[in-house]
Amino acid sequence: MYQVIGTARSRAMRVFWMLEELEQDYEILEAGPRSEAIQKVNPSGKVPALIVEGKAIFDSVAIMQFLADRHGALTFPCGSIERAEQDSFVHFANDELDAVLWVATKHTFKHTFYYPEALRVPDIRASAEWDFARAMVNLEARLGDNEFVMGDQITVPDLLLSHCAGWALGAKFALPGGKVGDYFKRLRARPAMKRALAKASETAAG
Ligand SMILES: N[C@@H](CCC(=O)N[C@@H](CS)C(=O)NCC(=O)O)C(=O)O
Repeated sequence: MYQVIGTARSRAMRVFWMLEELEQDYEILEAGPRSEAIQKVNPSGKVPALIVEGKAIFDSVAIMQFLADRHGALTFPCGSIERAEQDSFVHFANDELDAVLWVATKHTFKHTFYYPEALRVPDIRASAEWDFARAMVNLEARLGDNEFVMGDQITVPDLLLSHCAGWALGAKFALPGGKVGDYFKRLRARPAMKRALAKASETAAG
């Protein structure tokens, strides 16, 4: 059985969701960023980590793609043109959404692992919102009338993009309506997403 270190309020949620989509058994080891449990396996102290066959794999997207490849679902095969297009959406999500939200979060919210007061520049928020809005326009152009970014097949970047959309909402970034707004709603309403949330909150409640 897979074990995942992390919490629903972190990027571990993407991994829980992926495991639910793949209908795999997994255990959540509820531990936050920089906790003792994560530091034992990941020197950076960042969650999530996947424990599999005695190894710890870090980085949510590496984990999601590993699981998709291993179980032959939510991905196109390595070396195909479609896989290159799929990976391009993954990089788009990481560069244009995750990175922007992460920097804005660390500058504008208070947490032990965000920037200390002296380094915080809350004014960067406006440029982050501008970048995010531009990414939404690009996503609309690339998504077109498709159900998922890769057409009619759900793949890793769909989970990643819509996880970032939930994060954006929580961080009070404006989300678009229209086709992109509907796309996010469709993804976030998936039964696997709901099961992942339910399992994470049951684990957190002990
Ligand atoms: N690229 C990594 C980023 C992981 C990451 O930054 N996780 C946050 C929580 S969502 C964390 O643990 N931060 C602790 C820190 O920055 O020290 C991934 O996708 O897993």
